[in-house]
Amino acid sequence: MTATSIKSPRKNGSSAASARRLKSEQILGEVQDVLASTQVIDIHTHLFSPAFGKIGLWGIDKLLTYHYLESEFFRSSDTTPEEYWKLSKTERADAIWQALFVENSPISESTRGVVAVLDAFGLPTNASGLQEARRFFGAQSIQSHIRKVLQIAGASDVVMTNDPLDPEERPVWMSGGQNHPQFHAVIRLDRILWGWPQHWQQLASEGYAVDERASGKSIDEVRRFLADWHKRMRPLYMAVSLADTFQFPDERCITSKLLSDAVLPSCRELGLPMSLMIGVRRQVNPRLRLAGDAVGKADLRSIENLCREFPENRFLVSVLSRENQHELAVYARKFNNLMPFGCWWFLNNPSIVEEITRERIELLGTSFIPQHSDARVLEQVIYKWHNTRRTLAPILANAYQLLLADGAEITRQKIQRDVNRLFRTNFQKWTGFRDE
Ligand code: RAT
Ligand code: ZN
Repeated sequence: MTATSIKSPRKNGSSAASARRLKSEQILGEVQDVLASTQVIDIHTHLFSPAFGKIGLWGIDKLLTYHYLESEFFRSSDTTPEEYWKLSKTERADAIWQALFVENSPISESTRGVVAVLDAFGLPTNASGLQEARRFFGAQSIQSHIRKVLQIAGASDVVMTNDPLDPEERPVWMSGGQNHPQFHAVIRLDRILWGWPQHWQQLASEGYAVDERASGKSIDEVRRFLADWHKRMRPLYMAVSLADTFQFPDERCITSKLLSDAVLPSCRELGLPMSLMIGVRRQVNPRLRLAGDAVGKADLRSIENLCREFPENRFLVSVLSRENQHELAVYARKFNNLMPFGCWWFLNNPSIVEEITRERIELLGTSFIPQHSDARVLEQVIYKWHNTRRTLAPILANAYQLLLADGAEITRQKIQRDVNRLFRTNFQKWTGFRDE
């Protein structure tokens, strides 16, 4: 298959046919068609627009050295992490290709993803080496490649993760930022919210009167910092990833204080939701670097307390542990300022996505955001969104079939309305983000 022959999501059609009552056996096909033709807003990625230059990752070597694949590599190779980190990027990609794609069948979710990307561009999926793929990606120009990739993925917009304290991103924001129409910013606050002891001095050196204990004027000054970065980035929301041990409220903890006294008031003032991604156990194996994080079950009373104490704030929440998913959906029934989103990281496997999505539909109807890609390398959006559509289709179809059996009328129009909500308007309503 070549790039141009790929079936990418089409524009929606509307006709009398969409109002026609569907029979049970027509439902799956209609659902598949609606999912394929509806452009998604990818609400959380680690992608960057071309303005950010080299920190925007794309191409075969970056795809193969994705940290999800690196952790799989060490299970199928005798190379130690220390030996691996000494290799160049190209050598690492070659080693991963050899171990996971040549010597073994790439049947895990992340390895299958690379196969799907190669196939999407008509590149060999079972070659012994990467020469042809490297030639192909090397010949692309980034602007048109982005357009092509997003079109194949059926994604109209991607939301970035932008850390105002990141030395690589900063210069771009300080010299005018970015204005790519399909890329949108998010203020990521990990360094401030849980990395305060290591990072408060950076704020201080930029002229914000903060101190190590976040006392005195610090809270007002963090708010001034956020307002300044809001002007620079025009973000759609603020975000943080939190450990499984996160508690709220927690008198002894600076994270809790900064969140309630600085970040949430700023979110209210600026009209932004706050995204909380909870459940990471950082660096359980530091030898693996970025691949060394794991998962832990969190105490979701923190969410209950936040949603109840701050009814004027809107929260986007994703939890990493499978064991927390049901509770999260139940809390969303209790608090309409809570929007569950995504099947994140170790959850982004068809079996788990299926379970979580069914649970959410049964408890929340269409009032949730089923998925985000979390892509770190541009072309990953192709397989991640393809897989999401493929997993969602039978789940949604099954929900309509049950509804039909219970006596309702199912039409394409209704399916389209629901998919719009799941793929776009739940997020748009939460963030105020409008189609151009
Ligand atoms: O999924 C990932 O790539 C993780 O490494 C994390 O970056 C996570 O998505 C996050 O946003 O913290
Ligand atoms: Zn992420």
